[in-house]
Amino acid sequence: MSGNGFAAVPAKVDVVVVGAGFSGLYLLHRLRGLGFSAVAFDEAADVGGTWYWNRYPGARCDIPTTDYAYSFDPQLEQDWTWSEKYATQPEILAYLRHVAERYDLRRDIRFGVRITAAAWDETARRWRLRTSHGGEVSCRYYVMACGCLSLPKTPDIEGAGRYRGEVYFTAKWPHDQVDFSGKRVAVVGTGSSGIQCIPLIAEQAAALTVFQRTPNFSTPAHNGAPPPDRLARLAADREGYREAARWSRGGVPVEVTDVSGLTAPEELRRQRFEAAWQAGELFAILGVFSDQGFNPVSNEFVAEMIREKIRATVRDTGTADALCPKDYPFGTKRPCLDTSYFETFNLPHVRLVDLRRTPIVTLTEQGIDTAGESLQFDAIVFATGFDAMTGPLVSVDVTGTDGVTLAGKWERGPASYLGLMTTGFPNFFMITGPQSPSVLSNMLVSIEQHVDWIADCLQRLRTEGFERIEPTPLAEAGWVQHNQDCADITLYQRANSWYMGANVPGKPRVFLPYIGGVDAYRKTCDEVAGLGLLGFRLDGPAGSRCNDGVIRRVQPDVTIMLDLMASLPSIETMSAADGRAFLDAIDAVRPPGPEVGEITDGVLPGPAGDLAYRLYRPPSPGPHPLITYFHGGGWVLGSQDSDDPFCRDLCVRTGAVVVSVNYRHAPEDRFPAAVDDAFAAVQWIAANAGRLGGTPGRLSVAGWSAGGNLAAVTCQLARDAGGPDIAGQLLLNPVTDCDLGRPSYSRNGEGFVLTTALMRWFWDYYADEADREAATASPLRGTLAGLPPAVVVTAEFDPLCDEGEAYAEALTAAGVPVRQIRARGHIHTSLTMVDVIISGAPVRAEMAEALSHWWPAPVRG
Ligand code: N01
Repeated sequence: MSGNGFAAVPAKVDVVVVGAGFSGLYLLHRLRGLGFSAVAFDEAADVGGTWYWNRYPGARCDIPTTDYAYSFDPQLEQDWTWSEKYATQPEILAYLRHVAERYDLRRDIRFGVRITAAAWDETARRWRLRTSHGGEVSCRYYVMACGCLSLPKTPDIEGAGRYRGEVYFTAKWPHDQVDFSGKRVAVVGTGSSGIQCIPLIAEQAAALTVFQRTPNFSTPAHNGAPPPDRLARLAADREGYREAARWSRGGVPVEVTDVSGLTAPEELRRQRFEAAWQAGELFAILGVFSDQGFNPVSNEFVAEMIREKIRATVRDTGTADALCPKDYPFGTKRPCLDTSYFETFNLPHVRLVDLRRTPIVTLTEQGIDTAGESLQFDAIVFATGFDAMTGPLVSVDVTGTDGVTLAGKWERGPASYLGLMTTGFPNFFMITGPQSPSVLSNMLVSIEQHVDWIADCLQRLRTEGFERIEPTPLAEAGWVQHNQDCADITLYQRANSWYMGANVPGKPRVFLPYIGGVDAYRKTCDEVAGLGLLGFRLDGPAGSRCNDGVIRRVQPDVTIMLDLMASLPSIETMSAADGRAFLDAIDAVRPPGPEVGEITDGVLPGPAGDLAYRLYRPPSPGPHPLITYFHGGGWVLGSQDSDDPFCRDLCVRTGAVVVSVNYRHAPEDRFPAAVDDAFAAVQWIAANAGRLGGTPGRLSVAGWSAGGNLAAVTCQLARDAGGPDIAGQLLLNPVTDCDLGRPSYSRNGEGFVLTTALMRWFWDYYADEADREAATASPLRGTLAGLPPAVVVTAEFDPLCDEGEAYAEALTAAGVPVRQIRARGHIHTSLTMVDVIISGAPVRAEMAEALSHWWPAPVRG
């Protein structure tokens, strides 16, 4: 089949491609179309990549064939008909052979050849590659299209190699028919491969024993004919369907829900789950609720409903229980689609060995010894997985600039720019590399996007006179950080999965794929290209060029929120009354925040009438430290309960009684009404601390935004008035000055919720021009010596960032102890959006930890 002997390897080409699977084939096709000379190498004897090697019984795709196919050529799509919703390995391999023939690709592929080493030659600006046949090839660009799951894990089981019976690996299945009839067979591993092959091996074997270390969530594939609804959509508008896939989260067009598992009624929850169960598609079961990927409670609903199904299917209760995953959230290990997997355990000759109870001790000559028994087998099948994503890349000896190897650089985890390239390795590209959506997506969509981006990039370099491209350290560090930020807001890091490298002993624990979504990723890559290849350094006969920078700096959940809010009207275009009504409507649908011990409403005497307050008490017996809190809202909007979720969170995290006090608002009551109310409230709360459940003498003040302004002002007034004693001040994104000309106003004054225009609207309602420079309006202009210690929180993308920083600096200069917390990637509203902006939680934790230094010892402990 290969027909291409080693002798035919050219000494010099534009591009070398490693791999002749889905990626390598399409890349060859694209490169040829652009007039680049290219050669691909593959260890296999034919095309197919993963589908060449994984020939085990039951091997199928688990993305519907309507979507698991190339989309680059409409004619190819029309000429190929899939026989099933999920095609078998032979059918997918036949498709890839068909593609290779149709585009005459084999002539540029060398089969049975492995690239063993690759070294960058800086002088020639070329890669020098060595092959397993001892030959050398020089290329300008070197592309690893070697797949994410192509390096099988070496068996990490004691006594491996001692066993004398038949041994099979799902990832390197023999080409000849394997017959298990009449045999005692063991399968080790219950990931996707194990779950696919176990029911079919059970059909043949005389006895089947399944060794399970971690139970897996699996749902029925409901295989059959290709889904008629998807076929109809394709027939009606093929390009529209493909475009929808390209701009979907996972690479398959699916309904995106806004139903939260947290708030949906039980009946709706079940309804949605059942619909997803019946659909038999991965992205359906992964998308039952909008929040199941990051909210543990929502996730647990899905997990438990799957467990219910397992218990209803498997008759033996002990076996059913062992098959139920319990110690990781659903979806955080790759979920599986199956055909009769759980039903197989009802067969009399099939048995599950739960390795959590009785671990494997060793392989023996005849079989497997566990902690509980000695078992004998005629054949053992290892479905034990892969050294995923990074394994295939670092298994080749790749040496970049300054003699650094890829394996060395990635010793503590991969670092890449867009999952496409890595600093120190010029002209070296990866298809579906780590830190790209890859394994979390429909691979076909991700492969085509990567191939197209790389092909377009190479063409552009040629056109613009460059021959060397390398990501900058700044751009790469930014992308690594963004990947981590994306992973941090999900539940994925809670599982010992191959996504985390946790399946390979000694491999660093790093979340490997990009989890921001296919759509967000495509947008990012397009933007990078549109910004003159932002973050790449280009060199060549045309000279050098580098537009350095970081492509994604805003926290990922903040970006999602900003996108959702983009269509909402701006408050500064409304009247104060309409602005208040608008905020009330938003507040009505927000998550409530955590439970506290008790919430009570009350009033306290203010200078012009009663002021309403809401008190949040921790569940533990008091007395507790006391915080007087002033809400945000530009002195115009809000009330004692408008920051309710944040106050609950503050109470829970600090263990303090939080008293959120309302104050008079502009334009009805302009400056200094709010200041007078705030100071009166602090005086009253200090005088009544014991009655409120507070520890006398441990009163702090806190506030967000305009409330931060009032907290800061109150501290100055208390100092000047000789009391009350204030233990500390928490200023969250405070307004400290009336000057709207600071650079953060120009950097962040548009597009991040709080705009320069809105700040102007607030100030105009609040205070006359002549009053604004008073220390009671602009505390930065006051005397700062002798103020209580402060925690000052600023957000990177807040117009108020600079004045917050300036206040922290001025306090420090005046000898006030200051703990400054800079919320990276956050905006003005990030930290108060509890359970919406998940990435705000660690900042609030840091804030609470900083506050605890003001408390008496018992709370701190
Ligand atoms: O590998 P896996 P896979 N002793 O790593 C167990 C894709 N894929 O080949 O979970 C005992 O998922 C291991 O246990 P644990 C898909 O993306 C797709 O099945 O580490 N057991 C686990 O149960 C998939 O996720 C399809 O505790 C040991 C199993 O072996 C990925 O490939 C089909 C062990 C390995 O599961 C990998 O799937 C197949 C040991 N020493 C694969 N070491 C489609 O349907 C490992 N295990 C398209």
